[in-house]
Amino acid sequence: MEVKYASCFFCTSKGCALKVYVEADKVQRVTVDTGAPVVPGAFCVRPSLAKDYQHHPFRLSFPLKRRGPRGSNNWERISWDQALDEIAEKLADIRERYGAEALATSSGTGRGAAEFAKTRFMNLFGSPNRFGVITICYAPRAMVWFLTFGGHLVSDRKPGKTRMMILWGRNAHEGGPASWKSFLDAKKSGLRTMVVDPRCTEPARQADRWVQLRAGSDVALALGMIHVIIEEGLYHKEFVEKYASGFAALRERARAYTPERVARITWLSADTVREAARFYAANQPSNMVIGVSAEHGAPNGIQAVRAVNILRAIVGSIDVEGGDLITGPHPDFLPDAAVELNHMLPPEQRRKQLGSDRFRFMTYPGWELLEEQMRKKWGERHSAAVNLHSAAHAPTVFRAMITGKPYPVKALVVSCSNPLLSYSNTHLVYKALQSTDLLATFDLTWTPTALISDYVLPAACWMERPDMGNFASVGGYPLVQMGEAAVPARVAGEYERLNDYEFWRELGTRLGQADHWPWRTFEELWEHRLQGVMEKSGCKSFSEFMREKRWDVEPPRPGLCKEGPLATPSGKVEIYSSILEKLGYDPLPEYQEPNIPDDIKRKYPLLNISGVRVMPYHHSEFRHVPSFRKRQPDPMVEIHMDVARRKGINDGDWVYIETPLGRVKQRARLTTSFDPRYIVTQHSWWFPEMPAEGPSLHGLWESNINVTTDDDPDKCDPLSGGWPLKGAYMRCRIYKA
Ligand SMILES: Nc1nc2c(c(=O)[nH]1)N[C@H]1C(S)=C(S)[C@@H](COP(=O)(O)OP(=O)(O)OC[C@H]3O[C@@H](n4cnc5c(=O)[nH]c(N)nc54)[C@H](O)[C@@H]3O)O[C@H]1N2
Ligand SMILES: Nc1nc2c(c(=O)[nH]1)N[C@H]1C(S)=C(S)[C@@H](COP(=O)(O)OP(=O)(O)OC[C@H]3O[C@@H](n4cnc5c(=O)[nH]c(N)nc54)[C@H](O)[C@@H]3O)O[C@H]1N2
Ligand SMILES: [Mo]
Repeated sequence: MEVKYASCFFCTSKGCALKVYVEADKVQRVTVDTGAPVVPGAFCVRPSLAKDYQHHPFRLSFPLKRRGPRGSNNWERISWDQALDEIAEKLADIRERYGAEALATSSGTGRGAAEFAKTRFMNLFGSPNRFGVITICYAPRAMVWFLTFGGHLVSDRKPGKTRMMILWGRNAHEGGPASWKSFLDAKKSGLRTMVVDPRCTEPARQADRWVQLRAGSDVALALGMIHVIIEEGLYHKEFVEKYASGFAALRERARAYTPERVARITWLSADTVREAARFYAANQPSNMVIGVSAEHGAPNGIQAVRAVNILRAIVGSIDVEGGDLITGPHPDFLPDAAVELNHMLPPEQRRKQLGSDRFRFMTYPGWELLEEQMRKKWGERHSAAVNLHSAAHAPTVFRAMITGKPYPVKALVVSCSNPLLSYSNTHLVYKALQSTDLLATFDLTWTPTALISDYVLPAACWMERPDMGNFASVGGYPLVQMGEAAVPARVAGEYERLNDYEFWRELGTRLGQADHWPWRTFEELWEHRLQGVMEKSGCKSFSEFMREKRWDVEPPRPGLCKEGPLATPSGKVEIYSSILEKLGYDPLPEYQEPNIPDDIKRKYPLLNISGVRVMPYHHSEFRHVPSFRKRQPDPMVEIHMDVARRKGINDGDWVYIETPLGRVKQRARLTTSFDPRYIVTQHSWWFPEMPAEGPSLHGLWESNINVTTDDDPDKCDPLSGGWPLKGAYMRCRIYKA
């Protein structure tokens, strides 16, 4: 048996090192490459299930063209050449008639390892309308770090130095194998632990302190803690004086956030706010992991992430040994930003990006300011990747598809994402997708989105391509860790898949972009980007690098603030964000209470924490593989015992969850682990065993919570456009099905 070294892309972490045992082009077994810098945490079960996934008949194998009406599940097998020629021809025609901006793409969490290639294609095509879930996933946190610190933050665990670990809205036990290991290690070595979460999760249960805040109130809690820390003189005076800008303005802003006021907003007691602040300030430096939920609390998402990061800064947790360090890009590697060809998209096309007039933070206006400050510091090898830090606003794009306003969007290419499950307001998304003249989906498996497409195109998965994890690719952590193709992507008569790089290159080549795609294969492209790293390590080719090295790490170090300047406009840690000010937003965090009409409150008395992570699924994926499914066969809604009793709901009953947008059902799991005003639902559920033909589309409408969640731009985060998935807008009611 041959051993190949691949990087796992089964989840958004992307790039855990695995060993794939191969015989006759078939995956036999997958284990962890234990010596590598980035490996899966012990409780991640996905590698052991990889073989079942790879050989499952639900995988797409050949290009298909729709025969009957959309959703009729009637397909004709065609060649790749025919598929790409026809799609290219239609795109050229649409560009001719409506302008390049009439083409949009939908992205997920970048699991094809080639978001840069999609961006390159779109820049050359001339469309600014790449949109994706990045608006609500991780990118807001990264952007806030850039604004505030000029780089990503990573934890520096140091025995004898680090004093505490905090999980802020992060359920590492289900969603983050690496953070969970880090949390358990922290406990074992006697560090203090704190969890900020409305639910008593496994980490909350095990922590020294659980702060059970109201969902969507993180910004108020953080400002309340800042208030106490400043009033009681617990902040790091040298740090805020020498290395930060805007502390005086922060002091002024925080004055209004007394523990008593914050208690009313957060459903905590004033004493809890005070004690959390003192406990946090007394145990520095610390390591903090912030989850996605704070971002999901529109309208308070971005400002919540800002407030929590400012809190970390003023206690002296940042840029010190044992705390959280600021990182820059890898010095020898070409990050995404350097291969996206962003200068090729004309300014007048940038200005057309849908949603960029209203939500300026994560669209071109925000990205341009960010890229200016990054370029000043690092030149071409900077971290402001367009694919991660600027996207069109998905809800605005969907509305343009339906109404033709402000201009028509006629074509959508979906890759690495499953829009009918991931975005909110599924009925509207469905209508939008049905309104296009061309819908092509490039995926690993069948999905409900694929079922209503005109073309369904088979993608190579991580076992079938060379790739690299997130780290240095988007200029985050300066770590390069490569994976190689373990099995071929094309086996005559069995399957013919393209990897994501090849796909965009092939499509681009057919649209007059041939000169801009000099690297014929993914491997050649990686060789180009790795040139500096390979030279340093004396390797002449990708295969030699895979044999001899596989990774290269430039560990981040403390003391960047002192060295200065940071990659922010002022060169300091920006408590007061000059970039937000330029974009016309409040440069300091502030809490906003959403205005919910009384009749809505009466009719929909419960609050839905919509979509918490569960192992082994990744959002909508893996429901079709029995070894994954048996670990979690049904969608579950957690309901407080008191509420269930009142409504006659028993453990295991199917229950409807309803909002003005629709209803779906999930199975009740009764609990007392959160406030009775909530329910907690799972997202992105569908049932591959149900009929493929519409309207079922594999049970799309049965349990998919996003049938009930709203994406109304008026309810979105005013900075990022992130739509609410947690917090005060999430009103619903439930009843036994
Ligand atoms: N209500 C609610 N909704 C949510 C959330 C929530 O908390 N609550 N969370 C949101 C968040 S944070 C996220 S990140 C999104 C996730 O949104 P998505 O990223 O759309 O979710 P996935 O289900 O992971 O879909 C990824 C798709 O890409 C395909 N894929 C995987 N690898 C590859 C590859 O290498 N190449 C290609 N071409 N395709 C590939 C998979 O088969 C799958 O169909 O969901 C969001 N939606
Ligand atoms: N198994 C699995 N792992 C995953 C994924 C997956 O689909 N499955 N998806 C990956 C992706 S793309 C992402 S974005 C990450 C997300 O990873 P996490 O951020 O850990 O995501 P969640 O589990 O949705 O939310 C974490 C916790 O936030 C709490 N919470 C809810 N509302 C609030 C709030 O307003 N404030 C605070 N402070 N807490 C709140 C929830 O109760 C939950 O326990 O997970 C990644 N890992
Ligand atoms: Mo995410």
